[in-house]
Amino acid sequence: MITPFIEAHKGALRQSLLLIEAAVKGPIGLTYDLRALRQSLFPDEEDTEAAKLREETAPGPERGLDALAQAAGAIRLLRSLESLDGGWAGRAEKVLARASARLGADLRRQCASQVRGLYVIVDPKATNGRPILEVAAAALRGGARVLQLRDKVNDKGDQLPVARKLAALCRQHNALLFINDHADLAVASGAHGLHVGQHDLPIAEARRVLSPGQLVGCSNALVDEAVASEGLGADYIAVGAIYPTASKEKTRPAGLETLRKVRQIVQTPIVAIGGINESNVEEVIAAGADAVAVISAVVSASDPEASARRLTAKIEAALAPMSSGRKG
Ligand code: TZP
Ligand code: MG
Repeated sequence: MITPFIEAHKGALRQSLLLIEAAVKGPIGLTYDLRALRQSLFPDEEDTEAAKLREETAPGPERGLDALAQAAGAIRLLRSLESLDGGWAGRAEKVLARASARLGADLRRQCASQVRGLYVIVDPKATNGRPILEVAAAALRGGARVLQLRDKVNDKGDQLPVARKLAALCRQHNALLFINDHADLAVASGAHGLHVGQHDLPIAEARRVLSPGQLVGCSNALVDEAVASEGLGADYIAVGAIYPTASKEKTRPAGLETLRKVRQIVQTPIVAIGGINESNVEEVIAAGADAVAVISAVVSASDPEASARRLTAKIEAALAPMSSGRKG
């Protein structure tokens, strides 16, 4: 029997499938399979509806991924009510997994192009006792485009509420949030991505934990490491320590020359890190960084907002003349 309840969920599934079709920009085989999937469930449908939706609302990858989650939920529910053919559901799972990979890659590319400018690492050990959220908000007001939560002291359960608040704060400022080390925290907090070092979870393993649209940034001290990280699919390449730093124990020196060499080889956005401040930031950008990551220069400053603002102004001015020659 078809109840209004089932009808409503079928209607919602149809809407989600249309949205996914509108958000997926290719390849043509996937576009075709998505349309065939929908039409096999709703046979007498207008063929032009997804195209119209694409034109009118232009759903981006984030909206497409939301629609994918909704479609998966509706499929699960309808299957449990025995109101969806098992063969269709099996086909849907495969086609929607391809759509998810495609939309995830689109979203990551879109976010990676925003890894540019001032990147502030909020580390509770460096705030001089001030609350992380207060310092983070100041950094964002001062122009930080990316934040990273790097907490080596608190348990994950205590980090989670902070990470969630940081994610919301970053979204309000149209900035990105990365979580250091913990893929599970990145997922649970809805951060934009994860940052890993050479001895953390490998990029491929991290991706198995993360949502398809979440980015992975990776630390490197050597040119070969940076090239390997790009090959493994890192969404940005961090290079450092550029200068000596007191904020991290056991750093390996990378220096400006390594940064210049990495710039010549990799196409992925580059984040320079280690001992960077207002006195040296311009030469770091000149050596090829797209973004500059700092801890002490902002997080330990007496006025984090003012420090972030001055650094941002210097970075933007130094980036402006070179933006034409660089890929985003
Ligand atoms: N990784 C390499 S250097 C560094 C990290 C986390 C510390 C950067 O801190 P600061 O205070 O900006 O030198
Ligand atoms: Mg680490």
